[in-house]
Amino acid sequence: MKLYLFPPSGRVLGIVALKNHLALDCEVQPIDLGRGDQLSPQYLALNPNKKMPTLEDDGFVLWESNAILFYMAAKHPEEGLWPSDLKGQADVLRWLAWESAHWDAESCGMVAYEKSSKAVLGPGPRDPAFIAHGEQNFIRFAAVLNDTLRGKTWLVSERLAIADFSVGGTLDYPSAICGSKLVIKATTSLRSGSATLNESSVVVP
Ligand SMILES: N[C@@H](CCC(=O)N[C@@H](CS)C(=O)NCC(=O)O)C(=O)O
Repeated sequence: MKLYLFPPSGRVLGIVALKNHLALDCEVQPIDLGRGDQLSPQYLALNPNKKMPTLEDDGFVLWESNAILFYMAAKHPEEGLWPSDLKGQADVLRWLAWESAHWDAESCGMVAYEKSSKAVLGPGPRDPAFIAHGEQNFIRFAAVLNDTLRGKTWLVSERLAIADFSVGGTLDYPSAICGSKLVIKATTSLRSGSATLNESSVVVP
């Protein structure tokens, strides 16, 4: 198995944490977005979106970080990170979709793109209106995360699942990107190889 990653990205944190948690034998190929590695013909043949992450496994190529989390977890059903029951699966899928559609695209990732990715990728100056919109969305969606995690350790039921790696991986975004203006506090231990989401709280100015 091989992963193509740009390590500074929050998306990468969840994937690397899962790789470590499952002790996967996996080669990591850095994709330097600032240098334009994502635009090389070899990489475009794998991921025509010109984005990372990408996974390659025995000729099978997969992009989209949440699909990659699913693939790695489902290859190791004994770890139980992808539930076996219908309702558990639907609940995990709910959080993967939420992370992708709202947490990433509409709030954290949107602000991160304006405040930091643009400087790396170079498509022009920050758009303050976009940042303001992303911060408004952040308040809305972080409240959902808060309410879900109140008194709980994991997002789904009472056990670790790939939903925790997906959402937990991007929890560093708000404090890093939004600075003192919007701060989310959550107990995460992703770097040590396992995810813990606990007592999340959002501080809004
Ligand atoms: N929905 C995709 C988003 C991937 C994405 O936006 N990756 C960014 C870095 S965090 C990227 O590669 N950007 C390069 C570019 O847009 O040129 C996923 O979850 O994998």
